[in-house]
Amino acid sequence: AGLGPKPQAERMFALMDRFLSNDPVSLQKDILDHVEYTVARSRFSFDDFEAYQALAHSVRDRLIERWHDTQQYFKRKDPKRLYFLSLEFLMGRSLSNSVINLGIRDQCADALSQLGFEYEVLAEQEGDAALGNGGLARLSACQMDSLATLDYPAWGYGLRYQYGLFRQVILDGFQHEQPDYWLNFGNPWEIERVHVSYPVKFYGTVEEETLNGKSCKVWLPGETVEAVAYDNPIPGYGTRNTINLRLWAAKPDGQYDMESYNTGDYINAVVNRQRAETISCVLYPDDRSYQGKELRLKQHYFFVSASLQDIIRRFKDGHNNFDDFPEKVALQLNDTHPSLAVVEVMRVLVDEEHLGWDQAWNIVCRIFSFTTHTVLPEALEKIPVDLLGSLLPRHLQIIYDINFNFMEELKKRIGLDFNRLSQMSIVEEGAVKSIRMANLSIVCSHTVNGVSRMHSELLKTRVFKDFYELWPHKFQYKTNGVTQRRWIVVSNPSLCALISKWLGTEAWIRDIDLLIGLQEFAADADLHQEWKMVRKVNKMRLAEYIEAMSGVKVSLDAMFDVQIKRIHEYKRQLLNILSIIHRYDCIKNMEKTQRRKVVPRVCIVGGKAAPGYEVAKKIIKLCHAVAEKINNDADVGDLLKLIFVPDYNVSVAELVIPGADLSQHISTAGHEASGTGCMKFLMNGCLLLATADGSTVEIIEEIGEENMFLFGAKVHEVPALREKSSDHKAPLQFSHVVRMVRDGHFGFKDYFKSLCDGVEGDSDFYLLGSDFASYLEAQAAADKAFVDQEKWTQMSILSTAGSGRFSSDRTIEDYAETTWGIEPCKCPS
Ligand code: 9GP
Repeated sequence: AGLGPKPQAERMFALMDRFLSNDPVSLQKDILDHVEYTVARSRFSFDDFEAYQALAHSVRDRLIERWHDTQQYFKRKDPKRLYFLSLEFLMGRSLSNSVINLGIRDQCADALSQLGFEYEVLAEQEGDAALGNGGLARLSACQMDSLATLDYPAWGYGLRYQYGLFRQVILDGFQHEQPDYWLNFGNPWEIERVHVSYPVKFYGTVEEETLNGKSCKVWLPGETVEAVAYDNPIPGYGTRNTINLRLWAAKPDGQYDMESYNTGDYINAVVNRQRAETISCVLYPDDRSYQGKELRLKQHYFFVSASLQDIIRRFKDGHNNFDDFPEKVALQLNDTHPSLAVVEVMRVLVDEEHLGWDQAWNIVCRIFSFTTHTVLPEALEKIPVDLLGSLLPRHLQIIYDINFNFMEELKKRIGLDFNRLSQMSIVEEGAVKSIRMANLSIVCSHTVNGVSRMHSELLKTRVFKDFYELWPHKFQYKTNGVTQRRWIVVSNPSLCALISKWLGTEAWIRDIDLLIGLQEFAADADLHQEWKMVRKVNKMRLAEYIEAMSGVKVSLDAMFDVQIKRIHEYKRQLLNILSIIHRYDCIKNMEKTQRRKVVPRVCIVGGKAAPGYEVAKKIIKLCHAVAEKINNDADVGDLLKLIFVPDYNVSVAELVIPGADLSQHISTAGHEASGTGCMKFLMNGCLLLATADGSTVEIIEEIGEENMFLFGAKVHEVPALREKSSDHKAPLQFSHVVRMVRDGHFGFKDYFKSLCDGVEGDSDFYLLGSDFASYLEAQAAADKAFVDQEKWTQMSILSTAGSGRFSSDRTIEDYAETTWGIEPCKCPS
């Protein structure tokens, strides 16, 4: 199939020697050219930021070459392609990742040093691309890296928000949100494609018309906005393949306001133009609940409609029969946010391509797969019918038709069980009649998966039980993974070098299973020596950052104990803080001689709270209030410090994770769908203190219980514990520390009252009280293990050695084979 080789393509491959060279001198020349012509500064006088810009453009040139080759090659080969639809991508910085994947880091460093610049200093000039909230968004970024590295013919699609995730600023211990205008200083990593744009329509009415003797529906939209493409090349590691992340920005439609201009209403016309741009203006900063907001729904449809127009255009350029569509296209719904795509494909096929309903439905059911990232019912999106009907009237009709057919099929299978029918219906009746986006996605997708084995079991037995009973074959599990390129090679270069030295190869960077080879040396004294040295250097780097950021000097002999992630009640940062209060209280009440036995700790907490999430914001304030007390208590000194790392993002994670001795993943069992932070820490040889929740259950299987610190109720015990009377749940130490907070030991007595109320008595939904005793035991076990540094180092080596299963390469291969049905398509080097 396809077009066959084109003469230009043949010639292009023949001219490979004209590609940019990667030796330091060529790089220097390119950098200076960009200083002069792109940044428009004199090549005799430019600062670090300008040097970063010039370097970024030089790297971008190389990315573009590979991008072109890859896209040409895909076009020639015409393989089945994966389109990964995600409303969020948390890419972080691009320079460091790109130079590693292109294999030109050392050459860049050499080139710069001869020009009087330091690579590391320039890399720090780049801000994070934070177009996402948390786990889901960072996972998308890791998966893009693996798709490129493994040569899969894939594209990502998303939104180019003008404002990414808010910047967290802490004033007097309280979180404040500031806009993240990440595009202020330009973005060299994207390519604006002014000629790639599509009209996206909203509102209006649906009319009935007759075409060729058949009646059909015609949508007469009321508003049109233009979607303009911005391409972000994603290079693979150790391959020429460079795939694309295409993000859409909203621009006013050319015709949009001609009338206003013509009637002289110039001001209104300009204001209207700005209104169009608001669609891609801001990322919603809440990964916890969805409120039926019109702008959010507009964002969903805007990105879905533009992406599908683009995908269908590409398909039609070489194919003229839509029955071939499922052979060429796999569409991945990353959570429910893009799920209007199923409806849009139906609309395009039926209304615009004039396929029959059944033929179109058959195509839809073969192209979509759906991943859900949550177990929290409040995070399952529902869209009020009134809102959907006004914004997308034709789509609402199609949803009703899909639901009607589904309900008819269901009645044949289960009879008139109205309770089940109404639970499975895509349309939820009730005070606010709504569309259940998860139900819509399940009905229309060929596979549905959770993101860890435990999560997928919970989907089958609880969240989507009825659907599992109906279609067991649809349900899969795909345990998440993270990319070792970003999380070891980029963020922990000294560990990377050490691993390569002991394994005798760098091949593990593409083939992570090789890491298991470290097991053989886990007791080797020489490796211990070198491993400890690497860890110490990373701790020094982190300690310097802490001092610069907070003014607190921390001891490198202390255990660096880290909990960094979004602030959520279920993630139980409060449990951590209460145990820190307990530790503080114990130290204060000890004799001086006893204190010598205390293992010094530096507790590091970081994470953002959704702006409207009051409890999470109070947890941040409590952390600061406790830190204020402890860090200023000279009597406690280096035995205990508490640090809150503000504005936690990908770059902060790259600094903190390699420096951590212990990391905490302590959600109430059954609440964390997977967790990916734990995988990053594991790869970096950090020991885990964890509950058996999400992916930690599988980590236990890989590295053994004896190499981590486990505690807490198991998932099957949670319901009974919630029933249990409060008097039997919490130990005395727990009541004591909560009392300290209540009594104003850390100030803000009234402000913290509701936090205390929420974890005492019958309101302790997340079981802080009943898990407290075993949590303290696990903490004590960690202290004990830390005293024996050789043992600790061995556990650390075994953690890294056992982390292979948690690479996103493994996850992506699994999706490719068992969900998407795609094959690698490697562009010749
Ligand atoms: O909370 C989940 C987290 O457990 C998971 O690892 C991640 C990636 O699958 O997704 C998170 N969910 C979200 O970020 C939004 O629901």
